[in-house]
Amino acid sequence: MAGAAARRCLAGFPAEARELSLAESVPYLESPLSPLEFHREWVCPNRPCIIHNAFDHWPALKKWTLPYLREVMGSKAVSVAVTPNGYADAVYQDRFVMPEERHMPFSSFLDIVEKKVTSPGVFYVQKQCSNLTEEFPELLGDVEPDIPWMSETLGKKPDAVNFWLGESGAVTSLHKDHYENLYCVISGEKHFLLHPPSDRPLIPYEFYLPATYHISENGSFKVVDKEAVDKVPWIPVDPLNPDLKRYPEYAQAKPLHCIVKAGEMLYLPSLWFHHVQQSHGCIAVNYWYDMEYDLKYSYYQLLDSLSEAVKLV
Ligand SMILES: O=C(O)CCC(=O)C(=O)O
Repeated sequence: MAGAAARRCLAGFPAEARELSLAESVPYLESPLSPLEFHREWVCPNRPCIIHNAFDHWPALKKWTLPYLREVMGSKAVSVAVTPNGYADAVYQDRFVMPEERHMPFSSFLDIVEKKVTSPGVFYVQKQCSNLTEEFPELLGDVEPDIPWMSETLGKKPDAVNFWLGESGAVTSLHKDHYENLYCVISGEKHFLLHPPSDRPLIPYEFYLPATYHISENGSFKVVDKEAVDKVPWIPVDPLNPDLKRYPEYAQAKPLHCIVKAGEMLYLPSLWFHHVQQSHGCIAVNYWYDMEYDLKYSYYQLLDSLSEAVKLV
C-alpha cells in the first residue's frame, strides 16, 4: 500500500518539477553575468543555459585548426578512446564496456580524423582527467586555466579542464556528473540531449560487470572482462532508440535538446543527465567545478534511493 503511494508520488514528480522551474528549451544569454547574478539565476536553481561572448578573447577560437594542432602537438603521444561502435563507457549486451585506451602520436590520430588513413573503430580524445593540462599543456596558453567569473561564483577553481576532439561516430552515453560544467565549443558543434535530475524516477539504472574493448590483430574488437571488480550501475537506455518495452516509464521523460556551436558555452548544471553527439572533428574544452554537497545534493540522493526502492523502471 505504502509502496503504491510512493510509486504514485515518484511517477508525478518529474512533470511537477519540470512545470515549476524549467523552460521548454535551453535559454541563451547574450554575455556572461556577474558572479552573483549567475549564481542566483542559474547555479542555485540548477538550470542550464547557453552563453554567447563568453570566450571571444581566447586565441584558440582563431588558432585551433587541425593543421595548427598537428604542428604544435603532432609528435606527442596522447590517450585516445577507441571503440568499435563509437560508444565509450556504455552498456553493450550485458556489460558496461569501456574503450580501449590507445597511446598514439597525436598526428596518427589526426590522420584518422582527417581520413588520410583508415583504421578499424571510432576514435575520440576524451580522457576526462584534466587531459588539457596533463596531455596538451602546449595548448593551455590559447585558452584560460579557469573561467574567472565561474571561479568567483563558486569560490573555487575547476577540478579538471578537459580537451575533446573526435569523429562524428563518437557518442557519449547518457550519464550525470557531480560537476558544474562549463562546456566551450571551439569548432564544429555538439548535440546535447538533457534530462533534469528530477527525471531520475523515469531513468533506469542496472548493474553491469565492467569490461574493456580490445582490438585483435585482425582488426576485430573483443570485449574483455575486468577481473575481480564489482558490478557498476549504469543507465541501459539509449535515448536515441529507447527500449520502451523494457523501460516504458522512460517515455514520460522529456529530454531537452540543444546544439552548442563554435564560440558558445553551455552551462550544464550538476546532476543533469546528458547524452552527447558531435560533428566530425569538433573541438571543445570544458571546465568541471565540483558541486556543492548541500541540501540539494541530499534531496537528489533521497530521490535516487527512493527511485531504486520502488523501481518505477
Ligand atoms: O563531449 C562529450 O562527448 C561528453 C561531455 C561530457 O560528458 C561532460 O562534459 O561531462
